[in-house]
Amino acid sequence: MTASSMPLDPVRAGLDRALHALAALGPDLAGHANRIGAILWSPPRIVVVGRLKAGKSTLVNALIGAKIADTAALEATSVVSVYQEGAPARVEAVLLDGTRTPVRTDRGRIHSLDIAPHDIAYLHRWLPSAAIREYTLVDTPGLATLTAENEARTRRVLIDGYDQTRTASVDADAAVFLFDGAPRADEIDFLRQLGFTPLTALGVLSRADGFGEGALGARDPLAHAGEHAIRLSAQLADTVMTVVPIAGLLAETSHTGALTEADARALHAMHGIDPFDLIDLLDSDDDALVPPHMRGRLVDLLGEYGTIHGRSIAAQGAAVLNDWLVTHSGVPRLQNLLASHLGVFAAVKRAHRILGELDRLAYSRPEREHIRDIVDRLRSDPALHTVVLFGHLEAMLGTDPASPVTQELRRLVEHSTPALKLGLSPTAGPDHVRAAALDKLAWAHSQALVTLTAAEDAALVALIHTYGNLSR
Ligand SMILES: Nc1nc2c(ncn2[C@@H]2O[C@H](COP(=O)(O)OP(=O)(O)O)[C@@H](O)[C@H]2O)c(=O)[nH]1
Ligand SMILES: [Mg+2]
Repeated sequence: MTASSMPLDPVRAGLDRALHALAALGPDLAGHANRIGAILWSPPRIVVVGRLKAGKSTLVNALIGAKIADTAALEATSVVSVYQEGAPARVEAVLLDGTRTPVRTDRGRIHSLDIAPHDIAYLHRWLPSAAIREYTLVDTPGLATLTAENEARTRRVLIDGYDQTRTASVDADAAVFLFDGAPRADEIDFLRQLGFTPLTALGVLSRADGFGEGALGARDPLAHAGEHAIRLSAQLADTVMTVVPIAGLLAETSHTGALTEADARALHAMHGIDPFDLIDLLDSDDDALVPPHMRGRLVDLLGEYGTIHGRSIAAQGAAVLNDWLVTHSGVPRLQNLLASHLGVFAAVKRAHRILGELDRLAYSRPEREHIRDIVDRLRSDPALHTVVLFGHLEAMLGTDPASPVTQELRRLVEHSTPALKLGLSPTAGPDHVRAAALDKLAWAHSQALVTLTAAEDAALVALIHTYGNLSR
């Protein structure tokens, strides 16, 4: 299941019909319908956030399958970059006022930017890469970076830009949040400010190949990182859907086709050496076994862990070594989560944002009666039910995450079958489902008498509607 194939198509169709109805109300509103339609029909945007040097650009390269992030001119590494599928490969700078200007590239690389980074909201890059067909990736310069300026640039385009100049905002729909130890409180706050919830944020324990005591430690760093990720997953359950350990460098090398047979041969040539002696050798100018420049290349491609542990497998050649890198990077699991969970909820969030855009028009435009009609019809369309519930869930996660109403909403949004939506076993029969729905309905009615917030009030109305449907 991919973000655009399930279960969004009826949602998109419903939204598309609403936009056509909007466009029919006059030329001005046709312009708005076109603008909103562009959001609807472009892939959801997943932003990669985290501290400087957390491994963001390395992971973006691995996911795109090309070493393109961060290989550009130095200035380009300090601005937000949006990587979207499209041909031909090209780059535009989006300025703070929303205007766009082409950026010259040489075989995909930006040699120098004619524009000062502080005038750029973000760089919009198109690449003919099927790897980013289902979602657009956004690389950020990072938080709490060495320069406060980088942080300001990241915030500006992700948060501030949203209210001030909407055109200069990247409007991210989901986030991949990288940290290489435990995330700091300010980083978690930032994620919340961006409006991401555990449905739309995924944690990555990055640089897993160097975790704990590293490649020479008593414990295998990947296994150690795996255990730590499970603990972090539980601790951060209010922030991210889960935490996956990732060795982005291993994935970057194996996904971009950087590894050659000569690399595998050179790596294998060092297979008899004790790991501690090997690390000393890697740092020396000694011409033993493998020339120093080749050893340097291997460490750049594989890191210390990959160099130490890839040596025996390298005997079987570059292709087998490449597969070993892919598996040990942890990226296949991440890609799976992106396609099956994060991508799906990113698309739901995007659909909800479009409802918000229509609401705004219904407030601000003279045709408000007609627009209200269109939005009301859309909200009661069964195809958009999950999108509506998602909106209530986001509001509740913001005001009262511990409320039982929040838990109910989460289960309803996350699951696709009536039995699972009601917290029953997947094999529960129709009578069982109906009885459970009636119980929940009675519960929701009783809760509705004692609500604490407007968000809870509204959410309970939606819950009562949902359980009513499930009980029939
Ligand atoms: N060993 C190892 N090094 C990594 C990994 N990911 C990134 N790095 C290195 O860490 C440095 C910073 O990575 P980068 O992706 O530029 O970080 P960013 O600032 O978050 O974009 C680079 O030298 C990378 O080669 C990893 O998984 N393992
Ligand atoms: Mg970077």
